[in-house]
Amino acid sequence: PTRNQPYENRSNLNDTNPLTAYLFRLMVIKRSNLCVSADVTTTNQLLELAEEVGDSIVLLKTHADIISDFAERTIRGLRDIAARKHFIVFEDRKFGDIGSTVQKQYVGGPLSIVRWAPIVNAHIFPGPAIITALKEAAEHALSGYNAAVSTEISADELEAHNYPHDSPIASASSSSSSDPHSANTGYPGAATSSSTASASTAAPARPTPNRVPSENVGESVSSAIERLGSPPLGRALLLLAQMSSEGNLLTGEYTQRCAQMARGHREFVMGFIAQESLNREPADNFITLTPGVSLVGKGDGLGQQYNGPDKVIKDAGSDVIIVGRGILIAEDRAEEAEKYRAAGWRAYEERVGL
Ligand code: S5P
Repeated sequence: PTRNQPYENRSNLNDTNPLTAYLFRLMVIKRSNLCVSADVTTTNQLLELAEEVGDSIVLLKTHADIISDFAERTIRGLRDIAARKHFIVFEDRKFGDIGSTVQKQYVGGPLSIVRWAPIVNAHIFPGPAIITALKEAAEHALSGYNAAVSTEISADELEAHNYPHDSPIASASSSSSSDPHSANTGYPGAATSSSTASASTAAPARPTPNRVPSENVGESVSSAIERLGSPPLGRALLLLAQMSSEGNLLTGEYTQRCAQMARGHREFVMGFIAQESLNREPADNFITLTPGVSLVGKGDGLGQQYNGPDKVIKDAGSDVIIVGRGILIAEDRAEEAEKYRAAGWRAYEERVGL
């Protein structure tokens, strides 16, 4: 039903998760349906990659548990680059356990994922309690912030009141009003280059050229993003409904059960990791993210199977392409990301007839 509607329309449909609505709008402004999979193993590599591809993406997908030196610096660096280059962080944690355990994995441990990742994902093989448990944990973690935001306490005060050590959640939510650089997105017309602002992120200083999707005309991207504002404070979940790997068991009935579970939790479940759109019912407006995307490869010898952006976006009706090695191993990753962004966006425009 929503398959052939422009993202802009879908952002305004009733019952759309606020983060999904924001993401759809961001996609339209950046003309991007690209998520880069940041499968790198150190904080420096992660922040460097985020700097390089940030202008071309709407989502950065992380595997925090493969970052050997994951720490506050990682969280802060990601938060700063995401706020400056306007993308949302998605931790690919693939929760898959009983409710009580996933709550602890989401909130605690050395990664404290709920603090810094607006989006996470989960398998549904443990049953639907995994959804309610994660939702409850997110609400609990954010409850102090919601109260604070309604009275417009500054980011600093918020940090002092809630997370004495550091507060990525609070700062990410209010950074665009407090950060003088935030309007300068690194797009043409922005006075501050990304290299200036990156000094505070402790990222390796590799300034990236200001890039902008070449088709952008009219209102500048930066002012459109400024009007869009910061992402909403909430947290959202993606369910793994299908996988890209050869011989995986997420098929048929399992996939349909996953869609049913999502329909029961539209306020928290924003969509799916899947190989095709699963929106079937009139009220379905789930966002679909598809991994296993490459412009050249067919597989990796370890079970991964690749399709091109056209097949995924145009034929299968997915909304976002997730690209890892296709971009990571490129000589010029910024340039390669732009290539994927353009291909993904063209496939989307063709699908909806723009
Ligand atoms: O079905 C899936 C689901 C995911 S989230 N297949 C996947 O490949 N992924 C993830 O996408 C995987 O964990 C990896 O981080 C990324 C694909 O990386 P690439 O290098 O093969 O593009």
